[in-house]
Amino acid sequence: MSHAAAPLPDLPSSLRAERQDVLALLRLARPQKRNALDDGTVRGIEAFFTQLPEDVKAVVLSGEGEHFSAGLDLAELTRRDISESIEHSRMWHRAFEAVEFGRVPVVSVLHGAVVGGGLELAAATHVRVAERSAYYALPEGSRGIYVGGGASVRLPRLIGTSRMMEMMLTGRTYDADEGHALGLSHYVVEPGAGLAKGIELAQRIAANEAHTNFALMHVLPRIAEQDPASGYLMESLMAAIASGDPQAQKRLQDFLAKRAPKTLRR
Ligand code: 1HE
Repeated sequence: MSHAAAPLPDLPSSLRAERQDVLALLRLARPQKRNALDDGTVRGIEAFFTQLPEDVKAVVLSGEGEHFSAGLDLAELTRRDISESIEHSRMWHRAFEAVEFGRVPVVSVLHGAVVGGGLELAAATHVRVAERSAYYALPEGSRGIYVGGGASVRLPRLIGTSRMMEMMLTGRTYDADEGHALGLSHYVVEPGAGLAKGIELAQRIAANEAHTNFALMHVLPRIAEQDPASGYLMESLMAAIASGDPQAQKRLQDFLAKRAPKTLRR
């Protein structure tokens, strides 16, 4: 298929990527360091998401080895002064912003440690599938540091300020089922089943109209931050744009002509 041929951006050796039809699969590939995120990896993530070929419709992000990610590369942290640390955190923000507000939805597949910066990366993705081995923590508190990859903004929206505060104060971990109940993941699957589930979901997402995915990634989060009156107005505008699209009209006609699947419980 010709659209499977568009090349993916060049990446550091700590990241591996491949095409699978309209999907791109990105893997953290530094298992000897538990996929700790060093500067090269974080820059590589930004490059990957800002230079995705046009024909990629969704991304699946996973980690090699026993853990999704042990977070920030602590060895690099010891070498920075205050201004360099600010710049470093801003670099993480740019990279994870490229994930969350990039061109296509991202499904992450989580297993083992999803901690510190690893959890911050996962929180920037749109759909999270956790294998039963996954566990979540913010060990920054016990390391004498603070989060710097966007957790202060993204995690309170997922689990609440109080829970994030308590996670950091006490260094507690949440297991896969607890994390699921809190909203850290959308699915829990058996060990080894995460990638297949992630790919299945990404294929479904890739089959949506582009304007639907755009609205969900870029419009919905902004509406959620707005005052209700502006939000309702923005919703009406987006709804009109979406339903006026010829592809949407065709999908509606297909349903009315009984050519489209029903919305059944599954
Ligand atoms: C690392 C890192 C790392 C492992 N930076 N090198 N994150 C943490 O506080 C979590 C730190 N990591 C761990 O608690 C454990 O490594 C794990 C529970 C994830 C895995 O344990 P295990 O027994 O499988 O591996 P290990 O023996 O601890 O580590 C294997 C190697 O990876 C070892 O290096 P080696 O050269 O001695 O073989 C470890 O040093 C290395 N390694 N994790 C650097 N994180 C933007 S702000 C975000 C702030 C944060 O993310 S803070 C949270 C940091």
